[in-house]
This record gives sequence, C-alpha cells and structure tokens, in this order.
Amino acid sequence: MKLMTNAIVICSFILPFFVNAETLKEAYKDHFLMGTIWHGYKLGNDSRNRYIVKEKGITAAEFNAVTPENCMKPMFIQPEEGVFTFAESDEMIEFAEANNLVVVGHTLVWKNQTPAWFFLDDKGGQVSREVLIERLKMHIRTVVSRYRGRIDYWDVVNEAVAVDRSEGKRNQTASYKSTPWLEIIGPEYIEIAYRTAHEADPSAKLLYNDYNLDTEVKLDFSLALIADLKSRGVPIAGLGYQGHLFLKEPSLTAIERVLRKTKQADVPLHITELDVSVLPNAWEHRSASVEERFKLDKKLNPYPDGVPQKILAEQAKRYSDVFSLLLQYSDNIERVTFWGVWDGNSWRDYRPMLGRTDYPLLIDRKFEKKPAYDAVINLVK
Ligand code: 9MR
Repeated sequence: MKLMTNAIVICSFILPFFVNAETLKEAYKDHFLMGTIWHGYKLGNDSRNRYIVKEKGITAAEFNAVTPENCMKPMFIQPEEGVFTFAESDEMIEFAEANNLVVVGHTLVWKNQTPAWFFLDDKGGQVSREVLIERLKMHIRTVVSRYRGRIDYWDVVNEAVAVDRSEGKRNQTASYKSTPWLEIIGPEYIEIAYRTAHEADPSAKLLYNDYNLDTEVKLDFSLALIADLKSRGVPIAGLGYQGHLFLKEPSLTAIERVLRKTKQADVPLHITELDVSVLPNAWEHRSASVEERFKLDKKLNPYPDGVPQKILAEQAKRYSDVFSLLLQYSDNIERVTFWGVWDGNSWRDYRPMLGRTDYPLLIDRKFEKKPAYDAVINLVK
C-alpha cells in the first residue's frame, strides 16, 4: 500500500514535466535551429547578473544554438590594442560544447562597441588606411583563430548598410553606412574582413547581419552586396535578419519579403536577434533630453508594473504569425535565435532609452513560459 502511494506521489509529481516535456529545440528540430543568447555577467547596465545559472539552465534545456550578447564584441575582447580578454568567451564556448549548442560568434566588425583606439594614431589623429587594415586583420585573425573549429557561424560584419529616409517613404535609398571603417578604408573593409575570417577558420560559416531588412531598399542593397562578394569568390554563407519586431510593425508582408527574396537569391537565412517589443517604438526619441524623456515616459512605458493579459495574447498571436511564415520558408532558414532568454534581461529595457519595462521574449520575469511560448510550440505540435 505504501509502495503504491509512493508511486502515485512520484507519478503525479513527475508526469506533468513529461507531458510538457517538449522543448523549443525538439519541437523545431526538423525545421531550423532554435537559439538564444549568452547574457554573461551583464544584466542591463549591471555587471552582476544574479540570474546567470537560471539562464544557463533554460538555454541548455530549450535551445540548440547560442550567440554571445556582448562578450565577443571588440570593446570587450580587445579593449586595448593587443590586449585580449577571452575569459568570458572561453567560458561560453565550454558551456556550449558541454550542452551541444551550435555557436555563433558575434561580432567582428561593427560601428558600435568598438573601442576608439582602432581608429586613432599615437598622436590622437585619424589612423592611416594601411594601419587600420592591419588592425582589422589582426583583430579578426586573433579572435577567429583562437576558436578555430569551435565556432560554427560568425557574424563577421554587422550593420554596414544605412537607409536615407529624408525624402519620404517612397524615395528611400540605401547605401554603405557611414562608419570609421568606411571612411578610412572604403567599402573594401567588408571584403577584407570576410577573406581574413575565412583564412583564420575555413570551416566557419560567415554571415552578414543587419536590422530593418524588412525595409525593401535595405534588403535589396544587402542581397546585392552578398551577390557581389560571392561573384568575386568572397566566402559568405548567409544573411542574418535580426528581427527586432514590434506588435504591429513591420508588416507580415514586409517580413515575408525578406524570406522570399533571400530564398530567390539562394542565400541561406538566419533570424539572428528575434524579439517582439510590446512597447511603443521609441527610436525617434533616442536623443531626447532628460526632461523630455520624463514627459514621454508614461506614453512610452505603459506597463511598468505588469503587462495585461490582452497584450500578452496579442504578442502570442504576433509570434505565431511570424513563425508560420518562418515555417513556410524553413527550407531556406538555418536558425532562429531570440535576443534574450527571458523578459528580465532584455536590451529593450535600456535602449533606445533607459528605464522602460518591456516584455519581448517567450519566458517571463518569473521564469515562466508565456502565451507566446505556447503559441510558438503549438504551431508544430
Ligand atoms: O543586447 C546588446 C546590449 O546589451 C548592448 O548594450 C547593445 C549595444 O549596442 O547591443 C545589444 O545587442 C545588439 C546586437 O549586438 C546587434 N544588433 C542590435 C542588438 C540590440 O541593440
């Protein structure tokens, strides 16, 4: 009798876990990799992330790919010329290997989070083209060869294309983004970066990663850039569409166009930084003064103490619509990575302005699955 009671107790305790055992990576295993990020020791602006163990647990259970959120960016990995800090990246890769996660290196060449020394000479003036090319190559060679054979994909160049919207929606144009890389080296910096990364690790697949590819001129420019590089034998293996979405924008039509045109161009696609903000889009206020920000706060930060169920349901529907499209094009999609493990650690809370409370991911602030999680899993059940 006692044995039976024990069995019942054990079954009723364990069974629900088995019933709900399906995880994101298992549910999507026939379609694409499901990834998340390594937040590392950073939680917002705080460098003491008390939740890292919890984040690692969810990552190992639910995902099969991982991208470092910050620790591999130039300002962290080579803060001073010739001084490399690999400890956190090493730790992330060991964690990934122990848990069979595909590793995405992020990122080698970017405008942001690159220390000023790259672009300065010893007198504080602008560095010469030759020296900057050497620094670019040295950075890439050192970082990529350290992890040779252990990093599956690299976001080599990040966000190199800009859109000029000043002439209105109909007359947008895309061009190379103005950055010190472009100004000092010229557009060849892109080709040099891919060739150098390939030499340092011929087995790594090299991606070009950008946001707002749902803006057609930006998508077209990026695909033309990839086609041009490929035609000259530059090893580039795919396009990364970041996918920082809002509840209502961009439209599904614009998202679908990214999937369709990329497939037509025969360029494998990665969704690299997916999240769905439930807050108003505040990017136009990014340079707002503090006073202005206070005035805007309530409008731009509507759910500081909790998000209504109705909004979570809207978000679940949005995720479901987006994943339906991704499934339709899954033969050309290799990976979908979320930009965050849980709502309690998201860049959306501190960009474009500090102090908002967003709810963009599949797991909530109590580490519980949200309606959006169920919506994504239910699509493939
Ligand atoms: O999530 C990252 C955040 O912690 C950093 O402060 C920020 C700095 O610009 O970068 C965030 O990640 C970005 C990614 O590396 C590239 N695409 C846009 C992401 C969100 O800003």
